[in-house]
Amino acid sequence: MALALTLGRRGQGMTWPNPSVGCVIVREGRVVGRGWTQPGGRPHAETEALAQAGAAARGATAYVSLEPCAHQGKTPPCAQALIDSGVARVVAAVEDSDARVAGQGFAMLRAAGVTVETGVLDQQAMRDHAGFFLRTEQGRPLVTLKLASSFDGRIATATGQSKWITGPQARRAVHAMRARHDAVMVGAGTARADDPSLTVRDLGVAQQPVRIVVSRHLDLPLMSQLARSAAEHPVWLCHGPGADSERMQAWEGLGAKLIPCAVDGSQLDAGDLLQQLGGAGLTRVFCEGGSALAASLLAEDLVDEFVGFGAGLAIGAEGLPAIGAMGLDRLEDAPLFTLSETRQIGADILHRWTRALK
Ligand code: AOF
Ligand code: ZN
Repeated sequence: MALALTLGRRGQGMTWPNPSVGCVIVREGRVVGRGWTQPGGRPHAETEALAQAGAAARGATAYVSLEPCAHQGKTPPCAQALIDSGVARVVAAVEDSDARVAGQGFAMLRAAGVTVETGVLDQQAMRDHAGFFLRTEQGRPLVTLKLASSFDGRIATATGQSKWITGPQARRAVHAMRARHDAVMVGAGTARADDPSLTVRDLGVAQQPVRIVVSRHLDLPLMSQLARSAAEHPVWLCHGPGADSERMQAWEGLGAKLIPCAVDGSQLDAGDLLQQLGGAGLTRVFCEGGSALAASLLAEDLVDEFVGFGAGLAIGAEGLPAIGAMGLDRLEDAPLFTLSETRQIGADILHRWTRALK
């Protein structure tokens, strides 16, 4: 199962709206088939592993990181494919949250006389599939917030200089993290100040993450890296009701997808923004700031994972804070996180925090 989970994580960032599942088929102590969900979400992991195993699947055990599907989609159900292959036993980490499956995959297997076990390494599987579970159960993707700051929590000087606070190794680690998410998201201020391309570079990914800019008024320069590459790799722009129609047309002409969202005060409503992204199929979103977007997500307790990169320099109070105003008065109202990892990366420190259940 540990191997199945590892294989499943290979597809993270590339299988949305589907989960990224791993499957290992073992016969008489030997691995005879391995598979994981392919880019775009199909074929499913079991199809890949069964094709490798061929006749060796007969009498074997299949380890799957998620309950095999029971529905007739564009491909026949995996539960049926497992039955047809003659496997004797299926061990699944967790039940599928998709209403079309939700226990029915197990029921199909059992009805056909296949032994079914579940709950093996389920905690890890819950974490790996958290984005898919959030999309199917709450309608929103998992949000990882990443911020790279000075040790006093600033992301730029007062004049806006921000390149580079962290070193090359930390920036490379960020590219690897982008690759494991369906989308990379920034606020309009960051898009204007940094002119980022938000692509994954030098890692040979099969599919680039969607690039999302959150801009209430859509006041984004049409001469920019994002605009230039919008036809090649997806760019989605989330905007509010009063956005300028000429700008909307211009961006659409460049190939961008426009996503209207509700507003809350002077900003887009963070909850509605994520519902729109979940509705569009995203399961894992990597937010790279800036301070206003980070604050609005945190204030609504919508950040599931926080990844901080801390650099060994001080910028001072005139600098731009990593997290903007959250309108918080009482400590009891602060979103809480549990430390899950600390690591030195080059000259910088990485700390990873997971949303705590209150
Ligand atoms: C599996 N193995 O590798 C994956 C599964 O649109 P479809 O037909 O591809 O079905 C998508 C659903 O299948 C998805 O919502 C989830 O319930 C399940 N994903 N199931 O047996 C896999 N990726
Ligand atoms: Zn399936």
